Amino acid sequence: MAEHIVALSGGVGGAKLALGFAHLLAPGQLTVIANTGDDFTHLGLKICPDLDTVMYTLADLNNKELGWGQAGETWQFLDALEKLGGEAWFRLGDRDMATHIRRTGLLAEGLSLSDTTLMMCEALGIAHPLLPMTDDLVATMVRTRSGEELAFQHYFVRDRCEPEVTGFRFQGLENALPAPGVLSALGREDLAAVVICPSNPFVSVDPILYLPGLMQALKDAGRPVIAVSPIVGGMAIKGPAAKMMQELGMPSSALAVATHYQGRIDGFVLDEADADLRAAVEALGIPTIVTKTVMITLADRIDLARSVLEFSRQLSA
Ligand code: FO1
Repeated sequence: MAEHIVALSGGVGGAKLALGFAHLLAPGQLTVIANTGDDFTHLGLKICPDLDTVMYTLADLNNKELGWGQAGETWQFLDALEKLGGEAWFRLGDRDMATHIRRTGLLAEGLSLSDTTLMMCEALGIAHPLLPMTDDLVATMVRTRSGEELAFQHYFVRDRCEPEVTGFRFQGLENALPAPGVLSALGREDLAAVVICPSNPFVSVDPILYLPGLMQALKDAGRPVIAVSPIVGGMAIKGPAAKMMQELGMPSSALAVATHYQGRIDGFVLDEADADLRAAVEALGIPTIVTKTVMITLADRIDLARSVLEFSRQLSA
């Protein structure tokens, strides 16, 4: 029987590995579930950064320099808005705007976030299902040293991740339901593994794993859950994960990521640069492989997807 992979993803790093799987697996063998805790309403538009990064990546429309938005963006709208005294700190490109306007319009007509995502993915020719983790409103809030709690995009983009982080709160998560298709993907007979992509463990992956019913569904599935470290050589490939770890009082290391996931994963993937951490991660009771996880080229993405798939077979054997 063909094997099915469920990939849990945040933005850039997750999207890269999801693309590797999309090239490796036939349609029907992959479901990608994206974090929606970063979502917010801005200028009256519903913005879903992680969902869009994965969607653009799978459609080969992504902006490879910025890591968000579309390739070949122009900024006419934003420049004009700024001239009018509007908020321009969150840089919405002209092409990207079409997505937010389309989504916001469809939501206003009563469609769910899953439905709007499905419609846009179909329109862009994406063969594999991409699901938001939930259709309900979940907002990641960042607790900071000053005592102020910041909405995620205000922390991340407006304040450039500068405030010292003391913790996170996922507003609305306790009452959120997994989106249609999420639990059924995890319950598939042909499920081979669930892959936690190399995304930020605290703000991209935890909101997905903490969704009511999700951990139970992973346990019931009885298939290996494999996490790929987003920290390589003590540094995050992209984003503030390493800075957050230090501020939260833990070392910024792949070992600390494995420790964070301990009890929730069955396998861990370390980069070659962190080969010396393998014994320590395995001492946590987590079988580990060492491979090249830094994805520069498409071949890197596919190779990593293949290594993770082979690892899942070893774990299931
Ligand atoms: N990230 C930035 O650092 N600056 C931006 O101006 C920015 C705009 C933006 C617009 C649309 C979108 O979908 C994403 C955007 N991002 C921007 C990225 C995004 O805020 C973060 O990368 C994710 O939320 C973290 O995964």
